[in-house]
Amino acid sequence: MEHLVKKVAAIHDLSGYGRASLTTIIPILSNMKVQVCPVPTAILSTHTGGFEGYSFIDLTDYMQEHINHWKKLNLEFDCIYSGFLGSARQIEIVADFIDYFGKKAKFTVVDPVMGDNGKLYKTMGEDMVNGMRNLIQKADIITPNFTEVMYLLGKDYKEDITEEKVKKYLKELSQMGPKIVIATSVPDTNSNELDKKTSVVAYDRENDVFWRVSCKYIPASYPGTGDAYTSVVIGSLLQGDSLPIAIERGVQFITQCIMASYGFKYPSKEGVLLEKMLDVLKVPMISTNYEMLK
Ligand code: PXL
Repeated sequence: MEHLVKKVAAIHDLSGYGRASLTTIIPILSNMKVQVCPVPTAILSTHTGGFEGYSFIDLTDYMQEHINHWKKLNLEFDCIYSGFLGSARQIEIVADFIDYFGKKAKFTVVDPVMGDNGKLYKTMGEDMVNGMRNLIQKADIITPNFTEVMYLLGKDYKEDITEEKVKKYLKELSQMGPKIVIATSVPDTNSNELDKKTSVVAYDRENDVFWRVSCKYIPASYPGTGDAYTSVVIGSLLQGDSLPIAIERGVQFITQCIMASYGFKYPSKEGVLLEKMLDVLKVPMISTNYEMLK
């Protein structure tokens, strides 16, 4: 059945303060006219990226009840989207969710949140990396940052990387299962210290094509921007955009959010000034920037 409003089952935590996970995903997708149906994985007082002494309750045991009720209701979703997960058992629950609800969905997106800037987050260990390697096999689309690309492939992170290597790595990840691999924060080989760039590179296995969107590197990092990026890409694809347009819409939105915040020297732990930027999602994007890689 075609839904009047597209539905995304979003398997993420609820961090009460700081703009990450569900508090970022819900406003973005709602603004793109998509209904978000959360499966909460944990509740935290704040995200873990900068506030001391946050409280945390793990909802692994509860998640199964939540999902069982949805199974009884015969709910159907256009998209399944998972992100930050707290334990290897949660990964198994998500895998089961994808097996059950994924058949009727247009696509399943796994954002294998594990680390950034070459390092794993504090809560992630080898068991989580192994679990994520299994989980991505069930996804149609994955959105790792470059650090996560390297962890998923078991390779050492380094920033001086050739375009050939990036292409080879994305192909390798795609051969593990996902039809589309969208890698963010890929160091741009065509840039230099004075004009530093970063890029998103996507590989579409069915069409055997690579797309790249490069943008100016801004020396600031805000928690939640990965969730914001993947949400815009999902909203865009559900609206019927092509893959290169979707990845460029994500880049433009995140760049605008970061520019809005950086100009005020806004503290990074607060997350980006998302609310100021939400209207941008309502206007048609003028695409100027994507390229196909030869
Ligand atoms: O945005 C990723 C994310 C999700 N969930 C929690 C986090 C973060 C990033 O800091 O702390 C709890």
